[in-house]
Amino acid sequence: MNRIKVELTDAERRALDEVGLLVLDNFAPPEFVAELRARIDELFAELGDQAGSEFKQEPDTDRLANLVNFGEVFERAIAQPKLLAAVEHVLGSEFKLSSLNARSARPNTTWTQPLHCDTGALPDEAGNKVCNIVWMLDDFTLENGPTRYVPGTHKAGKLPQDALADASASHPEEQFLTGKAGTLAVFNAHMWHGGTANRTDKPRLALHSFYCRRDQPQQQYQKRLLSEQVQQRLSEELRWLLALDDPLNDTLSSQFSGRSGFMK
Ligand SMILES: O=C(O)CCC(=O)C(=O)O
Repeated sequence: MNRIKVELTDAERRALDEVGLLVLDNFAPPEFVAELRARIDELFAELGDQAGSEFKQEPDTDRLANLVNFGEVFERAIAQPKLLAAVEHVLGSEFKLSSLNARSARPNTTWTQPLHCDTGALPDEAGNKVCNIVWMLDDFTLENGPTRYVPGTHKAGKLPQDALADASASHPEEQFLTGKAGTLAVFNAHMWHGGTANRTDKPRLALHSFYCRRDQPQQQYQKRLLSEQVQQRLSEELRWLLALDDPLNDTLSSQFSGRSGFMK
């Protein structure tokens, strides 16, 4: 697939290889953050109890799923050339979108996600299978439920629930992802990570653009979830990214989509 290609710097590549995480400060300009937030707020209001029902419910958390179906602003978000370059560095050139979700940690809550690898996947002989991008749509602070992560664990070859006595407990090497709204964190989603408790009186909102290798099932089977109307207007690049014309994806995702790293 032809697309605009952007190079990562050596330092960016090293961050992804060694830590498993690349932080892009102020990547999304304030107008883009505002546009994403406005559409997400509208959807939470419109969808009510149905919000996120295409995927799974999580305690003390508001979620939206299947966002490519809900506005052109999300089509722009998933196809940013710099982000695709970072994803390609982690997964190789044969990747696709796995899902696009919003996640808001509710105020004054104690829920902490267990450390997990997304979709419970481990790398195999062909390399990494999953790569996630957390878009901070609010400032992430130490108090409002920043994502925690354990640097270097994308190379552990083990899932945290198998390696740790309690994957929900704090980990001696964990670090917290903080930054201003508009900052993005691209991470090798085999790195152990998870959301933390929001101890403030305001929600904390993130967008998760999640990608996987093309020989893996999508977390949300896009061809089944996107309306006809949306599918018809998509460019060739977006159709490739969403694997809409890909028989292998049809086989894999029609049977095996829906996996979470920690939710049943
Ligand atoms: O929103 C976050 O802080 C991270 C959430 C996460 O890792 C997940 O939902 O799988």
